[in-house]
Amino acid sequence: MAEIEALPFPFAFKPEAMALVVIDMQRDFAEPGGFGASLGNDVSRITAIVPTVKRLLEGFRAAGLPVIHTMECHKADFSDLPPAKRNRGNPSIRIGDIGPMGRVLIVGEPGTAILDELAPLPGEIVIEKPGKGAFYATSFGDDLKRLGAQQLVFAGVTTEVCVQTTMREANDRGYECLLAEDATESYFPEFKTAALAMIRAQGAIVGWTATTDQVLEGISNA
Ligand code: TIU
Repeated sequence: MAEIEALPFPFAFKPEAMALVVIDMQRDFAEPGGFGASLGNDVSRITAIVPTVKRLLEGFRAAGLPVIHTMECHKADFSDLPPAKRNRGNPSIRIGDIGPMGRVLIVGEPGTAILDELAPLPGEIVIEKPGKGAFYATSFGDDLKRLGAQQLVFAGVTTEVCVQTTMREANDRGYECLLAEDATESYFPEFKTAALAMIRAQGAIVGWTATTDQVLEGISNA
């Protein structure tokens, strides 16, 4: 069995069971004028991880391992957007409002798109998700079964919201999950630190953490 050096202990894996899940690397979370900024956040923290996420993506692609991208977004008619979500947090522009990059977090709008540098390649699965977790109201679970993926490496944003929610959902469904700690980011550094600690505490209660270099080294040695 191949291994990735990880915390709280090495992550043993079978290459044929592995997939990379890149969560919500969208303009709306990374660029001024988007949803993240509308909530009062400094989005420059998100932009800083783009080269690292790209390296991880390219490593999985080079190894011939599957990559899945997710996008947090809603239908233009709000049929999948609960008012409780739209109204939450008193943002300067709400989901669905027209902002500098089009309608915020609405399918097909410029700001909803995945960042150019990390754009999905033809054939890679893209999950449009209305929730913070990727399993709710999507084909994600069926797609993973079809791929035969049982061990998931996670990257993307934000660590304690959509990434951690999806990891917990996956962990409950029997997947083994590893978070690439330098390929994920939060608007709140202390939340990122706490999320990483929570995930790997109690003997990997939610999963493992490792650096992108450790993940790539494990994959290339397999
Ligand atoms: N606000 C925040 O931290 N995150 C989100 O709203 N969505 C994701 O994490 N993708």
